[in-house]
Amino acid sequence: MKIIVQIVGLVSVVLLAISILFRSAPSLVQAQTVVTKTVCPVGTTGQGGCDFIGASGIQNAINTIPDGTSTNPNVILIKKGVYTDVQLQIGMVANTKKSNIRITGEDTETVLDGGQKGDIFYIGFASNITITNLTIRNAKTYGIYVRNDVSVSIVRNVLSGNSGLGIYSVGNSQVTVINNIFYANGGGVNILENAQLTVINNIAMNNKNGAFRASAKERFTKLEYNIAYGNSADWNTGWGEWPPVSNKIIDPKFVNAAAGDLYLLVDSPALNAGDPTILNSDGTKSHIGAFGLAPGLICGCLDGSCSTICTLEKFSDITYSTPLKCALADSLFSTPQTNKTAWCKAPKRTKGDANGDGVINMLDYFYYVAAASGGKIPLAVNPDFNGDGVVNVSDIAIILKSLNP
Ligand SMILES: [Ca+2]
Ligand SMILES: [Ca+2]
Repeated sequence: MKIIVQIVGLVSVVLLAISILFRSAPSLVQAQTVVTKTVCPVGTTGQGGCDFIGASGIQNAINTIPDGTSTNPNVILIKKGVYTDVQLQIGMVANTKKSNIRITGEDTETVLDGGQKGDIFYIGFASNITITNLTIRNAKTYGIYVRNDVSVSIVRNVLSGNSGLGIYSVGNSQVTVINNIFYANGGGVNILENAQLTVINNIAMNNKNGAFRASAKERFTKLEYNIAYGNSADWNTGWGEWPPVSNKIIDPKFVNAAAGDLYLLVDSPALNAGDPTILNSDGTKSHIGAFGLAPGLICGCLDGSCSTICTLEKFSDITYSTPLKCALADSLFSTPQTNKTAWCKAPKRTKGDANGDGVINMLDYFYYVAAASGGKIPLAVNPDFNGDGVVNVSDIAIILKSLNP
């Protein structure tokens, strides 16, 4: 009898647990529902499954989208294409404040062009707004103008050709600026009054009036891992040790910035050089700027070094030059060297394959001896196995290791 009571008790506890689970399930699902409004460019056939069309459609999406939650913001997805004469307003007055909204383009191929008429984004009152994956260009004043009581994250955008600044803020806002590129604006970022600014992993190049600036040092919550280059005045001066040492003035080595190609060349100092707590989508340490290595690059010799995408086999207990060089003195050859890219494409070169035929044998050793003793070697041959740019005793250990495993 006692056992039956216990079983009945246990069953009722289980039933209670199940009923609680089922009762709570609908509210859990509700909390995760994200409202998405899609905007497509002018010229989209019919409505094309989009909620709104064109620049005015982006404003309609902003006006009508409900607030999301802090963990699940609602989304305005602006499909790729060029939107002209864009002047957007978010939360003009306090009682139209917008919260928890993510405004995203498609891989910066969504272009919001201001036509030199005003600000592209004017944000008056808003909290937890994210602006991402957009190209924001040709504002008469500011690409993004942040006013009074705003928290906004501006992540992975290209801001270019804006006559005022890329980003300008007054009032007491929180502005987070991560992985953007500011190119050829009146200036990059400037913050006045009491706004607080976090600026990480951005590149500012060829801006007329400053890269990353504020009215006081205290305005910066964080200024780390940014690159400035070719701007008239990069940072504030007179603040003592400023900027923090992770910020650099150096050519970021875009493929062709003037033509709008802001991918990075293989020897870019921005590759995997960003904040180590931020990761790229492939899990590697973050790049600085909005893009990684230019797609379609092939293994080759650039500026005297093999590109990082060349695959060279290495011994784990040998110290190789980093980067691996693909340049040797012309005096080693009877005519100037022309085969540097081929040297980078010989995977076993770093194990002693001097002539790049895929095998390591006495002929490779002979080429090493010839070069090391001042003789001439054929153009296809490179006995610099450790990649430091010279042929000497440090290379012999590598080929002997292959010949006498
Ligand atoms: Ca060989
Ligand atoms: Ca060497």
